[in-house]
Amino acid sequence: MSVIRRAVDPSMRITTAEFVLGVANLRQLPKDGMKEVAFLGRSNVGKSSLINRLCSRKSLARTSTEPGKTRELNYYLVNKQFYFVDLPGYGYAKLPAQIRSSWGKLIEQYLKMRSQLAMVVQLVDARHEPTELDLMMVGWLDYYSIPFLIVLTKADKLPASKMPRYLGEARETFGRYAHCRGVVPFSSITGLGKSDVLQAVAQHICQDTTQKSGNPAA
Ligand SMILES: Nc1nc2c(ncn2[C@@H]2O[C@H](COP(=O)(O)OP(=O)(O)O)[C@@H](O)[C@H]2O)c(=O)[nH]1
Ligand SMILES: [Mg+2]
Repeated sequence: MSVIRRAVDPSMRITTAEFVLGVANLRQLPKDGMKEVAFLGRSNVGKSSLINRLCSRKSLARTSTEPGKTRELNYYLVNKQFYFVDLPGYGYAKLPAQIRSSWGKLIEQYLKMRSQLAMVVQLVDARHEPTELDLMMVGWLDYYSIPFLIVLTKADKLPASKMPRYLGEARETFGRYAHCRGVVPFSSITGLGKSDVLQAVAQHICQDTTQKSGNPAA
């Protein structure tokens, strides 16, 4: 098995993906310096399903009909080159306030300090207006200058006739943020949007590597 770091293929085909680590405490984060793409969104919005679809795997990331289950940052090594990080979902009202507040701290610390983070994929339910917490997360991402892609999940549940209007509204809402890199409708059932998400991932993994190697202080 080769351990040589290869350049990331800009056309991005995912050939291998494996779960490597669940992180409950930021001291446990990997120290190998590999780039990361993190997935952020409320519980049950479809983060695990998106990761599975991108990796063409049925059950790499555990999906659940029971919201609020994932409490850790789950690390998946992709193509032996970079990580997908499934962040714990937010907005699950039934959790005790103390857990919700420790969740907030963990995520904000991670977003703030993680220099390996090349981009965030922020998931929002295609059928609904973004929640207050969705907008707060996007506010953090923008504040910390983290490029993000908005993915509108469960687009298959939206009547096709409504898609142009919903997409237009989302582009207006999120396009205002300096670090928003686009809005993509997505379905983990039909695969709609998969190639767009992969293309954005490839661009940011490559771009970030080039920038950082040209600027060691970054
Ligand atoms: N129809 C439809 N259902 C989806 C889609 N993505 C996720 N789901 C369902 O939504 C529920 C939550 O998905 P999951 O990926 O576990 O969400 P997570 O909590 O954000 O990781 C599961 O029952 C999924 O089958 C999608 O694109 N279309
Ligand atoms: Mg999940």
